[in-house]
Amino acid sequence: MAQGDAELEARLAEQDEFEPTEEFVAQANVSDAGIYDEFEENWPDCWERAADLLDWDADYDEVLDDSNPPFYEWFTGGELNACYNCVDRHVENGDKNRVAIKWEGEHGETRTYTYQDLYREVNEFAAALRDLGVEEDDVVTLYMPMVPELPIAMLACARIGAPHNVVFAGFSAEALATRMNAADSRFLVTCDGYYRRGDPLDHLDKTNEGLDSVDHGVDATVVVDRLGDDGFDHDLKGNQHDWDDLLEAQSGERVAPVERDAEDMLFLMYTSGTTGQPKGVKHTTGGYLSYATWTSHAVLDIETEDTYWCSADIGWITGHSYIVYGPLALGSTTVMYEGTPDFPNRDRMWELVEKYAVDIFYTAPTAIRAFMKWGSKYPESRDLSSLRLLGTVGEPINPRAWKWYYEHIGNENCPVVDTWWQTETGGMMITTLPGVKNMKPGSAGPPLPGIDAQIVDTDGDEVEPGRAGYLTVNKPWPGMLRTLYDNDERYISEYWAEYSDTDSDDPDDWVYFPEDGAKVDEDGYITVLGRVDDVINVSGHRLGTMEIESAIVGVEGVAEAAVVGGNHEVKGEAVYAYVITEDGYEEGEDLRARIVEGVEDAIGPIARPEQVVFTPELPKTRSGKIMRRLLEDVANGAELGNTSTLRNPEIVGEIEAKVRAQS
Ligand code: 6R9
Repeated sequence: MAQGDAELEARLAEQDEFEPTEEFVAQANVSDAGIYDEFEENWPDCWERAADLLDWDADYDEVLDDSNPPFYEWFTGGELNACYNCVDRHVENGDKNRVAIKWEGEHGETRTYTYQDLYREVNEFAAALRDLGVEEDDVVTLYMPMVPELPIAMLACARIGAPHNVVFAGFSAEALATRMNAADSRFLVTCDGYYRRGDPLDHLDKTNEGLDSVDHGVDATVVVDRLGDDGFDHDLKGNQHDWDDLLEAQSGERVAPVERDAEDMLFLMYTSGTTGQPKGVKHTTGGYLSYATWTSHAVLDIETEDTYWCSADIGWITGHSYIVYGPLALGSTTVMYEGTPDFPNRDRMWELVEKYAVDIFYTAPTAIRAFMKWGSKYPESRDLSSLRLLGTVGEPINPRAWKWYYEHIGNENCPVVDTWWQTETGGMMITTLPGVKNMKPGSAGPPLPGIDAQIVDTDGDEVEPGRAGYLTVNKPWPGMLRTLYDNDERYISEYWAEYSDTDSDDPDDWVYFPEDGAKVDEDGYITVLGRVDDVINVSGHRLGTMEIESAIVGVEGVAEAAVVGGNHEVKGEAVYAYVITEDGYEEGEDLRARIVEGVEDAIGPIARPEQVVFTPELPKTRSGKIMRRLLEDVANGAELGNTSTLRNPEIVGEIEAKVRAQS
């Protein structure tokens, strides 16, 4: 490292508060500090400001209907179409030749869709879906990697009022079937395959295996031909259709966007929870779209002229809100990249920032930690001067990684927004408004205007600044989930029961609990500490430990398993599996390999255990509960917590010795 760099690093290491540059503030979409008070005084009508970013077919009667908490309704009586807002209106406003999607394949192929191109393909695919029998309110599952057909299919669904249910392409066949079964989904759009680190992957084979486990009939499957000549040898079955053939048959077709009630479902998204069964989070047309658009405008500072890149996968909520809906509703150019950050080279991301002159870049701490590990020579070899704003999401970011990002990617010119939110919240909740607030590395920031968040103790009383407690949200917001699909009871028990008076119909008695721990400082800046339930966060992906445990217990030879998250330098957390073998089975490499395979089959490679530790017993309390916290301490090489309440305290030392020997 050069002398100048060392000085800079030392200065940054000491600094714990950063101001946005005057230049940034002068051009920011939101730069008036009065917005916080304005939203508070005007609540809930303040949210009209979000709704005003959209075009409505029918005006809403009421901003918020809170007569039946926690089943809140937003912009009631209003009608709109999400596809119209993301596509048609830009074409009508004279922006038909503006680029909507810039897609880059792993191998460097590119595709560019103007808003007119998007309009054409979305219409044709909407017509094709109709022809296949998709009706309003039918759930269409999209099991697709990062190809442009994914957002096109999402928008086509939105156009005809058919909620989409996107399943991350890296999930297994079994995970696909679980989600299609749970959502009663009879239609599927998928892909023949895609590239990963240079090799084609057979996605259709996995799809077909999943379809075999769908309990109800599947009416139609559409298959995108991504691999062309590299494709695998598959014959499409009777109810499977080729995407290109369908579009060709619908060439020139137009489908009028369906007027959807503001509260009509726009999509379902399954996410991990405490139990083994994933939760079908329901988002609506008016509230969700207003919120995704508003936060894209106020936090990401997206303007129509911008080239904006969020490096998430559309298979997660971040991609829904901040690759597809927010940026397209605002009429900007959204970049989609198919591949991984280190293929073919470790400067791939910066090559793309340079190539497309990206203005705004949004990624995850796990990626930043990897970039940091690879070294600053990669970003330094590229021209990143187009960047104006940086963002992160998905897990806590440590100050060192934040500062590296700020210095080496942002050149100390770009505000960094550390955005806390969840699948369930639909959009960002806690972060700085970059044109208004200073940034404090390691802290997401204050709640956004109109968001009422508090840190409380187990009794629900506010804790003092500096003390760790539980994050709660005390008022509803437009982007919130409305329920869990087909399971109002679980919606209440998962998110509200902890801190609400569930017998009350007074909205003031209802408190949303996101299941994160947090603390707040004197200025109201919130540091989110991580999940307090049995969910772990691996590379920004939410995984339920129960889901992984049940996959492991399903492996022949396994009697019992406990899964925890152990600290990991790049992934944030990694999966540690503690396994008891069944009598007559031997622990060892063969069983370990079958356990890893079992997890990959049940969930996908993202859930693959980093360590499998065989043990004769698990540490249990006298009432028989596995003490996961101790297993976490063991995984982290931390000092062990209290073992006195254990039935079998001696086992912990034994497990500890094994983990040390393995790592
Ligand atoms: C958008 C998304 C949600 C969980 C959430 C929390 C963690 C997300 C964070 C963060 C600290 C941040 N999380 N952003 N923790 N700082 N800026 O990630 O949704 O996949 O549902 O995960 O991720 O634990 O509860 P989702």
